[in-house]
Amino acid sequence: MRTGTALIYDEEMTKYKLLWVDPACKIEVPERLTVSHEALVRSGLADRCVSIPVREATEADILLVHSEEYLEAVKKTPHMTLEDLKEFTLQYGDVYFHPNIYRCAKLAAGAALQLVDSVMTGKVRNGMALVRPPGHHSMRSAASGFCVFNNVAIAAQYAKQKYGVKRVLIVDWDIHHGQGVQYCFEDDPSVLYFSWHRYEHQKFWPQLRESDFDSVGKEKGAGFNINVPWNKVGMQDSDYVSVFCHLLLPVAYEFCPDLVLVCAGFDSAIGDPEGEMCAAPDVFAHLTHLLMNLAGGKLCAVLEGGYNLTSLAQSVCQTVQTLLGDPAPRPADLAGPCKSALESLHCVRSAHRQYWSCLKHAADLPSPDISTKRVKLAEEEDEEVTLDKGEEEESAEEKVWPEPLKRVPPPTRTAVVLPDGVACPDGCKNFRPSEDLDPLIVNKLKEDFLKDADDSDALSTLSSLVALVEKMEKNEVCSGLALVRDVSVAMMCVVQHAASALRNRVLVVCLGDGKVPSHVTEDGKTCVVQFSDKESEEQESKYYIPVCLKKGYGDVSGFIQAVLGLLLPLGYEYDPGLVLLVRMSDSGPCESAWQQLTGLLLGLAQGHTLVLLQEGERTRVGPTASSLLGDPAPSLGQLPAPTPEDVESMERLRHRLKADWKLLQTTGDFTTAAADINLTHCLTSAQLLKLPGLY
Ligand code: X5A
Ligand code: ZN
Repeated sequence: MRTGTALIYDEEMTKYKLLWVDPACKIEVPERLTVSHEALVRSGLADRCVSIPVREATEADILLVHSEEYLEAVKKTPHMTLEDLKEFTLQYGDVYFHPNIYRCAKLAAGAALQLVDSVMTGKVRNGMALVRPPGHHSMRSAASGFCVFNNVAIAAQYAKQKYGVKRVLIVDWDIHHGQGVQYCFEDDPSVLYFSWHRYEHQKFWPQLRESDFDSVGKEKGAGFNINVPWNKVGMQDSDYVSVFCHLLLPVAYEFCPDLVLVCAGFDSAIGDPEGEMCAAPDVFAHLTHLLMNLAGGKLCAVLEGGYNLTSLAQSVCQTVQTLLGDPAPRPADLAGPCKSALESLHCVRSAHRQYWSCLKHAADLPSPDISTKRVKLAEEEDEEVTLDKGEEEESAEEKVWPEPLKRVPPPTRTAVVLPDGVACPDGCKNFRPSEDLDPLIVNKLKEDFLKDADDSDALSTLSSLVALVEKMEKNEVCSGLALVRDVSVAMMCVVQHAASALRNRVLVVCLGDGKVPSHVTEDGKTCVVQFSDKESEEQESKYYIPVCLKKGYGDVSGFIQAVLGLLLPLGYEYDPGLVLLVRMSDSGPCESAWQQLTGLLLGLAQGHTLVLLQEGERTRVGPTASSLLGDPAPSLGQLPAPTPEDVESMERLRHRLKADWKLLQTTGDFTTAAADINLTHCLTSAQLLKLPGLY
């Protein structure tokens, strides 16, 4: 089993800087690297990583992406005078050269390659490279935006060439568009490039028409370039999580990469002078976590931008701590995406629906050529209204935000409650309640849940479960797993105890069509999501959500789509303190889909997940424990289209719930009258009949 997290850093990469006055470049300073590294050392995270030395990328490596002419030109820069360097710099946009930058650029690209080598050979599971100069703007024959060589693009080509990797996913969460990466792989279907970026209808650097949502890739690569333009500043955690759940993850799972590379720029975090976004540094724990079950966990993060030194260092720590496997913090209050983000999401999903079966059902745009222009007009109308109200644009005043809470993993990662004769899986702790339960609770358990008051085995199991849940609430245990005689009774017991005695909300995820505790959901302290192949007979409510998959779990595509597009956003918005994952006997998906579900749910409730399995399902104990311990789930393979019935019932559910759960929204309302008329025309009459109240 591959384990461990690589950290690649070398002080040499701090040894170049801007030597003249250039307001556009003054934020790219050596301290970016030193503060990030020092924060990792101070927090003890660096010590927990496997330190891997950098190397210089060879000329052959660099030529995987760049032209010989360009390489030859950059090669001359160490010998140039200051005047020559300034002159050389002028031919490119927003970048500077220094006598030592060529050396550093070789180390930065080489660091990315060392990281790919460490991950691909199994020396580590994942890792991060802290590098300068960044890479994602640099093009085949041009430097740009502080970037000299395209570190991540080189790494992707290298992985394909050296390791025969068939599909690479590049996630670019930097706040600028990595146009260099886009150009490099535009016609290449083996590299899926995803980028979100501040765009403001092409007003923001690099101000390219081709950064908009309708640049989807070319020729064979059509569909493999995904641009999410942010047309407003101030995007928050909700906007980022929403785009992951409703766009990136469904497509990524369908694509099924063998390797994930992250253009890990942190100028998308709060406080950054370039991005001007409002996402907390903690959000990177979630973005990282959500990618860690792809490609069997093979994830390489390479630093790009990030110019607020405080926010940068915090964000780097969140990312590395998550790569190390510590549970993610509770997500901030995710109240759903803002209007502008929703419009962007809608546009991208619509532009890609012809390429990805997971997006086939995405709503069309009001008019096919909507576009940026149309949206922009609507937006300007909005702005006039706000200006009339006399609201001033926010001043460039420094943002302040709370320091992320220290993430302290509980002393016990996974505790198990197993019947005699079932071995405790490696790495788990056999759970024995340390003290006797309050006799009042014991009596209540007997009364409510035991038919035979003398059934001491059953009583001891239920008591253990209650004690375990209390330990999880106290953060002494992270996750739990129990093999019980009757999952329904155990579920009721935990839910009732949690609702009456614990402070926390409980998200119950139930696989199978057994009876669920829907009556306890009314006050919102419990939220139940039930996957089943039968239509539910329970009263539907905000807190009882039946997901009906007609083909049962035979259709992995439908199941995983429901997990990504319904369960996760709902879970993130609900923000439980405990996830109770219940698998009824003889139901549930194949092992890899089950492990994906378990792994993804660990992003909620600080990893506090308790899994209940029916006693007969002993063979599931090992794989389930492994997921709870943080091992990456196996890939699901390239996914076929989900069945139309499943898609339709999921969409109906989404439309019922989206008023209550804002994170389930996927469509913008383009409010102008003209747009409304066009919008209805874009739906077939069949779609309108099946989706009552959709628009
Ligand atoms: C890597 C990166 C930003 C360039 C901004 C130029 N570059 N205005 O974040
Ligand atoms: Zn950037």
